[in-house]
Amino acid sequence: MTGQSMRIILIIASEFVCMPRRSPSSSLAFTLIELLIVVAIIAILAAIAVPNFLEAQTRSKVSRVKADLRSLATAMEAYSVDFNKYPTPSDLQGNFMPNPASAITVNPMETRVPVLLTTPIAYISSRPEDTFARTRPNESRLYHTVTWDYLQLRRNVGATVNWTLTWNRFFREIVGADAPANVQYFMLSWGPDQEHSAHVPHITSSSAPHTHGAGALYNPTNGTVSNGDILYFGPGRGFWYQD
Ligand SMILES: [Ca+2]
Repeated sequence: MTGQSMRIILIIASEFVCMPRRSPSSSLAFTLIELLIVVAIIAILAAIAVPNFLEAQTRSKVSRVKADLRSLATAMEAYSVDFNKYPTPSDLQGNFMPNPASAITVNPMETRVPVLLTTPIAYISSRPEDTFARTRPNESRLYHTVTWDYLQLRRNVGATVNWTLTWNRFFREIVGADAPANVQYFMLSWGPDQEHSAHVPHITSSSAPHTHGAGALYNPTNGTVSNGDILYFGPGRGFWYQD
């Protein structure tokens, strides 16, 4: 620091220290410089606090999604104990599909949390909604739920698509590995980017697989708001690579 700039700083500092006492009549007023300093301090604090606040908000939403999916998984397991199978997922609107085999307009990878978890027996008090889901016409905000049972049911009544392949393909495309033998269902949140990152797999063996690999799974180390969906794999697998 040059001697001259040091001298200027000392002069400014002494101006503040030796600031003349104001008369009683003006003691309640702020000077312009005082106001500017206060405004600048508030602006600096806001610039620091706002991004932190938004990030904390996203982190808390991710925690909520994970808590929701764990609660739903508990309800799925309770149902399977009673009925020895997992409940049939709901359609896009979240309604019961009385005859899922005939409901071929519902893509088996686009089905929602089963209404059978709340009615007629309440395995969970209500079905939570995905806080990251975007509101779209004729689509509920319930978490995506896909069960192996449902895919098999469709297959057994003559669906032409080889869903066994697709189940494995899904896992290879989403998590970069074959479906573990014990995984019977998964539930999915859109994740903080509010976009579908896990693509619906191609449904025929001749189509080239997608190449998402593990990139379709949300990972906060890529940024609190980043691509990827939050997937719970059941029974027991949890969030797999996301825990
Ligand atoms: Ca996503």
